[in-house]
Amino acid sequence: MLLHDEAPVRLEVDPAFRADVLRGLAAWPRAIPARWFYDKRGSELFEDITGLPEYYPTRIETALLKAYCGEVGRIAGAGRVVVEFGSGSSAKTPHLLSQVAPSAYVPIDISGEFLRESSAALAAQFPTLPVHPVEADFMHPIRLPDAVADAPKLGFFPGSTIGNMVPRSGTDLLRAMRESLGQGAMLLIGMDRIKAEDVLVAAYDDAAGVTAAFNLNLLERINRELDGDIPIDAFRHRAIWNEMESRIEMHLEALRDVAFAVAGERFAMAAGETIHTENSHKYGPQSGRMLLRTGGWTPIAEWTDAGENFAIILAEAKPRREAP
Ligand code: AVJ
Repeated sequence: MLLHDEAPVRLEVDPAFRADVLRGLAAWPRAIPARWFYDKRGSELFEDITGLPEYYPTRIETALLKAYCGEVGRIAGAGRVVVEFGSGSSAKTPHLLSQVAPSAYVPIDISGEFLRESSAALAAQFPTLPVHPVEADFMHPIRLPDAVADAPKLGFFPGSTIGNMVPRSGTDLLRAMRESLGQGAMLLIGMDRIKAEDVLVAAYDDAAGVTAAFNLNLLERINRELDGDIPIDAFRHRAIWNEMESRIEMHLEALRDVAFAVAGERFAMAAGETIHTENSHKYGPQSGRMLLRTGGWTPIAEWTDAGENFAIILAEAKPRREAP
């Protein structure tokens, strides 16, 4: 038994988390960025969400990747470095890696622990493929490892994670990716499609309450890491379709008038007020491709399921100069 393993676990306070929460609770409307869902418990709950009957995106995207990555490989050509943004558990990655004959794999994630685990699993599954994990926030341009500097890149951004961003930020991110991936790059991106409201709402408000637990875990994380005393039972999960913005919004709604403290600061909310915790934008075929073009990428192929519930789009870095 190793004694140093017995030392009490002291959670480091992430100053960016503290700043986002304090600013977000004081703002109007109240809002906390969705990236803070993903502590250990939140990441586990998200994995559970991906297996829910109502949560169609993971299932459909996985089927699309299985069916069409061979074609992606034929268009993109062998020998590219696959660079995955926000690799998480890398669950979908084998479908791509096994079909595009990559020269290396670079998973990028902010969670170092997750990154090491999933990199090791992939390295075991693809023993001859060089894996170069990068612990970084992909919202900023990233310097890729020197070992992969010269080969052409294939960016991989599945899961419709782009939907978490308002279109303006999504555009900025696509441009940053283009910068990080360099000349001649391609990008394979997943986008959730606009569809019937009841299907969308059910995907974000499942019968088993897993998404509710995922949303409410943010309050538990705040209490735990930022010395908060938020009464969790005074809040409920809400998922609503915002037609004008073409997005699902998740909120935490106060069920009664409530007062609490976080990191020594006091807040009060009236019954019915909400904290906006996530946007999940949905795109149609035109708006999705428009987003890519605005971000400096030219769509060259797109695949969807028969019901057009979800799309994977292959795009290439737009040449710097074009005819008008
Ligand atoms: C990981 C951002 C793609 O928006 O569908 C799932 C997160 N939130 N259920 C999504 C999420 C609630 C998910 N993304």
